[in-house]
Amino acid sequence: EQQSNGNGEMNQLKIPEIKFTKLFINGEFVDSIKGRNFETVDPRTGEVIATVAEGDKEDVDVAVKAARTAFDQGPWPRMSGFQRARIMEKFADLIEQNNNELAALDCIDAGKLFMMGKLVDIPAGAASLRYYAGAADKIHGEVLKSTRSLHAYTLKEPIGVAGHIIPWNFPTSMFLMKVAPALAAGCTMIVKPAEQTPLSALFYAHLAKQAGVPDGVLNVVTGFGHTAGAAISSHMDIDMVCFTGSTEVGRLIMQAAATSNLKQVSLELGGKSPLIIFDDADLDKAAGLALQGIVHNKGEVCVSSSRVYVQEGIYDEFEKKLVEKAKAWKLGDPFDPNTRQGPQVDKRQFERILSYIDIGMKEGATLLTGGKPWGSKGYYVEPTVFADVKEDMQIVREEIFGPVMSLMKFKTIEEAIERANNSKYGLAAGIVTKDLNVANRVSRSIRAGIIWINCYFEFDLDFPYGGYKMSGFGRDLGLNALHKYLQVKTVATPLYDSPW
Ligand code: TXE
Repeated sequence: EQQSNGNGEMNQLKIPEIKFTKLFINGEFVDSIKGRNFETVDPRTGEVIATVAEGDKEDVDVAVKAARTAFDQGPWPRMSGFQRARIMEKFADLIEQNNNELAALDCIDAGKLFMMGKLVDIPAGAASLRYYAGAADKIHGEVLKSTRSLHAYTLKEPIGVAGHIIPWNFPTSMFLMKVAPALAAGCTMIVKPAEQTPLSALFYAHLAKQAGVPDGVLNVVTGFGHTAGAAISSHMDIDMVCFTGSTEVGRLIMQAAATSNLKQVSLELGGKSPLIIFDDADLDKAAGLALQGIVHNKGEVCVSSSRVYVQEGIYDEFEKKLVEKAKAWKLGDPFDPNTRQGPQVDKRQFERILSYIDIGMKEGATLLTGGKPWGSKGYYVEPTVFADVKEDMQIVREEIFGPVMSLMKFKTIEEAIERANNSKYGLAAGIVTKDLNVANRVSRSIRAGIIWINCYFEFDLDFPYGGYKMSGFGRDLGLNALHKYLQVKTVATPLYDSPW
């Protein structure tokens, strides 16, 4: 199966055996109640990798009962934060020990680069457990200053049963980004991974059990959005739903939360993020950054820099450099360490991207490079750059979620700010300039949740991450995410005969 490329580790690497394909409920792997299954496909070839249990509403009900019991009666929310932290640390150790296998699972399930998983996603996922473990024993309220003779304080309590609905573009990061802070807070939970990428989530469930996470605390129900996903967002006994995915589905989730039990909602949705490159930029570096911004993870990134604005003084030279770099970008098998870009996640996404490329041409944009599928099998799309793009074109307004960039020219800083903000989305933005005043002014003028100055995609555990406008609300990562899973309770009692 593997190509040989002279790399020792590569030659030994085998497609992992798929060990876990059932729902994980109350600490056990179980079939779905209806006994249905669905197939998950390898986007490198279009072939079926495994058949996975298809959970539906009744499976969600069982999982929620387990999570509710674990919350109401189990040890997890009651043990000390320090004890929870020790189990989370063990979970992180096990993830690190199984790094290769986990990276390989995400590689065949999502078409992600194996080396990226091994060096970045999996270690960062383990690190996020350690980060929140470090906070688990530091959750406390405050003593309040009352205007009357009252002694009052706040308690920070876990919110209860959390529902996590996650997408397919970062199966590991999304899973742990949601699960780690919820575990630290003392919540119990049910996770529904995307139907395209169920495999690593089930492996994580197994590792959590091995680490000592008590039964019922972490349940994984694999299945589809309109069935299992909808059952979570409309469930009467789930206290909060945290979702990452499309803006359309985010809207449905909020509606379902509103019409069921008014559960809390946190949404991390689509984006159409601008990257603004000023005349004083280092051309070569800026072109590299812009290309990375759209081809990283094959453009299946909610913060992709899909709108690139370049100041007119350097535009022509920038365009030339960018196209050169895009043409040299190496597509191929994501297991090969020399590959920079693997296949799109599935046939649907592949076709959706190609149809947007078609739309771009029909709208009259100029295709500078790419625009076609790559290779003879699998769902690969060439890095694609459109120029002569107008602000009202569909390719500039809508999230494509693939390696397709709209390249545009601007004159003044005011124009750049206005055009960057001219989007229903507000997830991220990038600025390339040597001028500190320009960087400061633009970063404060753009309505987006994360701004990168002279860099792009720089994430860290302590950096809160989430959107403005229709990119959603609520933050993942950082201590903000921990507090999302906590309720504030005020406790007051009269003070008698006290001088203060
Ligand atoms: O996302 P969905 P899709 C964007 C991106 C992409 C587009 C479509 O533009 O091209 O969305 O991708 C579950 N109730 N992003 O259709 O459907 C679903 O099973 C409850 C951006 O794959 O939003 C999966 O687990 N849940 C994004 C999850 O929602 C439902 C990442 C995400 O799938 C549901 C992914 C329902 N009615 C796509 N319908 C980002 N922000 O990173 C679906 N789901």
